[in-house]
Amino acid sequence: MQKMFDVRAETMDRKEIKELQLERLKHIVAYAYENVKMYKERFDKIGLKPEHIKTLKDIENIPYTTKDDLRDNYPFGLLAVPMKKIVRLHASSGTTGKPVVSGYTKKDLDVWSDCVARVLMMAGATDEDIIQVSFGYGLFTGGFGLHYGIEKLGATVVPVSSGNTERQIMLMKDFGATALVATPSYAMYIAETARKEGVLQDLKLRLAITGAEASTPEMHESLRKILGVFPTENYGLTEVGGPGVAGECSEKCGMHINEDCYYPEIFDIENNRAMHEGEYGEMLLTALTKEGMPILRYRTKDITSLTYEPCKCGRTLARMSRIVGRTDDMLIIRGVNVFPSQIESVLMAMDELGKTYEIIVDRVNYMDSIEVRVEVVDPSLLVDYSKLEGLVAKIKHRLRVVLQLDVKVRLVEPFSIARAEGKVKRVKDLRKLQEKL
Ligand code: DLL
Repeated sequence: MQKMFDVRAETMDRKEIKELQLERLKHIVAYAYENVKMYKERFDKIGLKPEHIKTLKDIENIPYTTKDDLRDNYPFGLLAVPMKKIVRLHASSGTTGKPVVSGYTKKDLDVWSDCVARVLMMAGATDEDIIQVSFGYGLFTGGFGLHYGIEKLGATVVPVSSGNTERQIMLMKDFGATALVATPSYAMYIAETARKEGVLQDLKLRLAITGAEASTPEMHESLRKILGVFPTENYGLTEVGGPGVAGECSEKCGMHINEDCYYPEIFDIENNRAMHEGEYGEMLLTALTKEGMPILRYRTKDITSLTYEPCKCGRTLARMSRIVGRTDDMLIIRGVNVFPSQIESVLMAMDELGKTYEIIVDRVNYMDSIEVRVEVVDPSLLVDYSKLEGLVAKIKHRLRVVLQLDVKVRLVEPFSIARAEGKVKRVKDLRKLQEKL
């Protein structure tokens, strides 16, 4: 059995987990109904009373909560306690409109840091690690969320925040960091820069704990090859509190959900149908313990599936699969559904290609087009016409097999595509710009 931060919570049998979830669900539903106007109005409108929740399945009678609900109640309309009891605020800006806000009581912060400490231990961290946090510190939940989880674990936290990559590497080397916390794309940027500077061998890293954005197993494998570390993924979102919802263990077979605090459902929203174990759909999350801002059946837009099979690591917590995409990330190109992660899987598996790419979608003469720009490892290839053509043809072929679609491919110089220091934005959908004009 692997080391765990909270053996009891992480190894309950299914019956015990369900009993605890039901008890907490009943409580949080009544609490939200009594303390948050929006929930009371929603429940009253359909004649639902908290006491109607008698089984876990009854959760399906509760209306979803959406990002628009959070925006409509901006900034503090969904808080269930007076401001005096809120000791921290976080927010996520998203791409449009008002930010989404989350408020925490002291108890919420305590539960949150416990959940993050669990996720860190799942990733293989111990109280002996020196962990560099390269997530931004600020309203984003990543920096502070991981920070307090690391302290809870008893490891040493280096709160370097994001940006200034050369300095990050110097500190990592000088402080002997054994674990790096970052988005996968920023971890890759740090890794490539360390390689360019020739200092990889001076680093003592043994873990890369990544999260906050989508990444593929191929991206993890590339990270492992360059950094020589074991990458694991963790998941969370501002609306339900931040990181600490779920994390991978060293078995790397899905992310363990801290189910005593977060109740997951996978739903086919269009047909209002709960999906079976193993089926993919949108994940809804109910925060079972949050008192600052309770949230019921939040529509994450993240597409994943669940399994309840106990893991080899000894944990019994449900596991969510890697997020294949977001419902609002899915591109529809000439009627074909495309997830950026499908493209990433193809590119990352090719040794000739660098690890940075972008996807440009456009509409010319009413016809959608998609172009992938990707860096090559060896720039001399760009002036060798026959090699270049051969590689482009190979990439196009692989993309067509996966996407059933013709994709334009443009190979570019190493380090010519801008790097992100936080969450990367790989897709430029020019069609959206045209619609706005
Ligand atoms: O990204 C919280 C977080 C911070 C998670 C640090 C993990 C580590 P938001 O900024 O609100 O919160 O963004 C949440 O990011 O709905 C997913 O679409 C995406 N996301 C987060 N973690 C993962 C992951 C934080 N491991 C949104 N894989 C979520 C894929 C992820 N997508």
